[in-house]
Amino acid sequence: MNCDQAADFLLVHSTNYPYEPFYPYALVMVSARARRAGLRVKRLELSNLDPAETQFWLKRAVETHQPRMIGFTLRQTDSYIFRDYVNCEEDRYYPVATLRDSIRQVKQWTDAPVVVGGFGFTSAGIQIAEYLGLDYGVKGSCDPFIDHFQALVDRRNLAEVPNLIYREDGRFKQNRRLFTGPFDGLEYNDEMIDEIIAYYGRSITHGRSYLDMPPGDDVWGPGFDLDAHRRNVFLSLTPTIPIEVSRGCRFRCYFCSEPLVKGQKVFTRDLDLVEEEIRFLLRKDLRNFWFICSELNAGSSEFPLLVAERMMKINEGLGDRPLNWKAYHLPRWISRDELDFMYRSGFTTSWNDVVSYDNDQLRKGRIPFRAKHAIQFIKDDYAIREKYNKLPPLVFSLFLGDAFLTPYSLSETMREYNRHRLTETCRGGAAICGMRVFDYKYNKIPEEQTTTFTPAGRSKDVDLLQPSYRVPPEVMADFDDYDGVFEFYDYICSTLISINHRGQKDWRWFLGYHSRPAIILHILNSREATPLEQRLLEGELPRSAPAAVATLQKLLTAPSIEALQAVLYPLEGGRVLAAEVARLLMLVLYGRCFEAFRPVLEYLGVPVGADDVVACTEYELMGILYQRFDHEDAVVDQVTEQFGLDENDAALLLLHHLLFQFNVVLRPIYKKWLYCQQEEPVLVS
Ligand code: B12
Repeated sequence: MNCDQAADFLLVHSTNYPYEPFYPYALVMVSARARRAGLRVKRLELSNLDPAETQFWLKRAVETHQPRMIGFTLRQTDSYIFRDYVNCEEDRYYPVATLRDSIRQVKQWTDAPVVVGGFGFTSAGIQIAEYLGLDYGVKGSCDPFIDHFQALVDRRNLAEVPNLIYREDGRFKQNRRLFTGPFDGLEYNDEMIDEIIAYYGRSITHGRSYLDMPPGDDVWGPGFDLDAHRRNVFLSLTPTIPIEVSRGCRFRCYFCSEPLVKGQKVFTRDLDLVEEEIRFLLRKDLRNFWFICSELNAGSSEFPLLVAERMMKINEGLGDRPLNWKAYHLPRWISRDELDFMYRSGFTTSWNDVVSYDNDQLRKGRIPFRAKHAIQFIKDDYAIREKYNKLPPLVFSLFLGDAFLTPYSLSETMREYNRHRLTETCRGGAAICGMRVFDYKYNKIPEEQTTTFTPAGRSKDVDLLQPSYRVPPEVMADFDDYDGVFEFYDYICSTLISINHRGQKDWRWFLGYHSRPAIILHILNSREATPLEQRLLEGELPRSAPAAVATLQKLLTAPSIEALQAVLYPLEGGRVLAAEVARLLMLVLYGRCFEAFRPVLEYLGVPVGADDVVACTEYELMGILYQRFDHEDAVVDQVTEQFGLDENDAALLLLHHLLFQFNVVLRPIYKKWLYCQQEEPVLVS
């Protein structure tokens, strides 16, 4: 064995998340502590390798380094994305099962003790240790483990090591927990950075991978390939370099395991040290950082502002190549001016994920903010991101798997979201569809309401070690199955918490389905052009592609069945242009036919604003229609009967246009969950 290859401790990560394979910070943190203890450490990152490859590299590392101890980090027990486990058949993410395979392989080649640590491990230590057949497990901080490394190699004084899980008389025992603060030294060194750059590859590390991303608005819509998007997003975004700035969380949100894993005492890291670490990384041309903490603003804006001040000072010396930084934070305690200051220091908001805008639901979940805080934060963040308009709005995500979700609380969230016009403040909606259950008592839910997924598929026996989720039982009862639930949640995401549905309209399909060339020709020949049309043809209207405007111009100058057929039923290559011409043609038809439609809108009680545009949001329009209808077809039937309309009538085309443009879907069950006026006693066992 080549001595300089010898290692005391081989650290391995074999369970990275395939869609966003960040280099695991744990390998940096544990290595730094081991280095300080004088241990020779080697690391192995085995992401996105198939089992045969993993085996080859593991065997090679064990034979090359002959480690006295082998450690695995288990960052998470699953993806926390419920739909991943319900829908996609192939390559579901089962890190705990994958880790068992890696450990069984390693044990064939060495008798060195195997230890596992990490956030994922700590959230169910003893159970995972039994499942993996470990020698040692470490819950939380690795400091005591490193301090007692030699004794652990020699398998002695095991009961004295805090945070240790070990086997005695065939049973796993867990020692007392010791919560420690962030490392009081530098974690990154040349060797570590060379490994991280080698892991990502220089082009990605330094963010010049220029991978083509799906263009603008067609993300988050129906048929959108989330996996490809996730992989693309990850590969096209410069990876962030994690630096711990604080540890621990004083809050007790019922669904979160951070206080259990990191402790409730908040330790902040010496910012002189953080600055020194950053200056070292900047010399390596790394300038995108993720500041690791549970919540940066644990009760005030004091610490976030101290960090921002420090980053501002560093950026003053970086000219046009400033650093930027992210961190998890709560939507509270940071004023708009303070947030502005943070953005000027290189900060960008990392996440806009809220449980609810119903205070009762928030209170029951022990969530440390109320609707007014979260609403003000999203407005402030949007305003500041718009100010620094190089930052697109965030995606707004809603925790619809919350155990305290009720028809009233969801309706209240929708009402508040609509009242504050928040759909315009985000570039997409995302729903966290199920709650990851990791401890019944802590999560306040009965076992039978949990579904476990294993590599062999959905399991009838619940095993919280494996991805185990719960959808509120009343939601499951009302929507029959997961597909019904996801369809409803997708509707909320595309139409009620974002306006993404608008960008996904196929107006060529709409006109082809709800009209015919002859009907449109009759409208164009029998109704006057409108001022809107003029502005459209002069290219004044936003997002009107010149080629489409030119085609429309020719069509309006000499309308004919053939010209309209070319728009509604285009030949293969012409679909994109035809779709755009159809969108503009629909605007023309809307302008020319509006007066015929106005009485229908009055009859339905739909408000009209300037330019004869319907003056309400998707949520408000459906609220109006739900007063008389429980299905969109019933609206068409009643209006057709009331006004004696037939397919040739412009008013009928515009009614279909209204329902299509606002993506109106009326269902009694949707009404129950989106327009519930008062809290009903809901059995939450
Ligand atoms: C920042 C963060 C992110 C960032 C990471 C940015 C980056 N460049 O690293 C982003 C947003 C990208 C992210 C993504 C994800 N994240 Co995240 N993330 C976090 C957060 C807040 C910090 C992560 C971190 O680096 N912590 C520091 C690490 C290293 O801490 P640690 O594992 O506890 O390690 C300590 C000890 O356990 C010990 N130790 C660790 N390993 C080992 C090994 C041995 C042998 C020993 C002895 C000791 C030891 O030493 C360390 C220091 O004491 C954590 C919560 C938290 N407070 O830790 C959530 C968290 C880990 N993430 C989580 C999840 C689910 C994910 C995603 C799967 C979400 C998704 N579907 O996209 C992805 C997965 C990404 C991946 N590649 O794995 C969950 C995991 C929950 C669980 N129980 O499984 C957490 C806990 C959040 C939460 N509360 O739910 N994440």
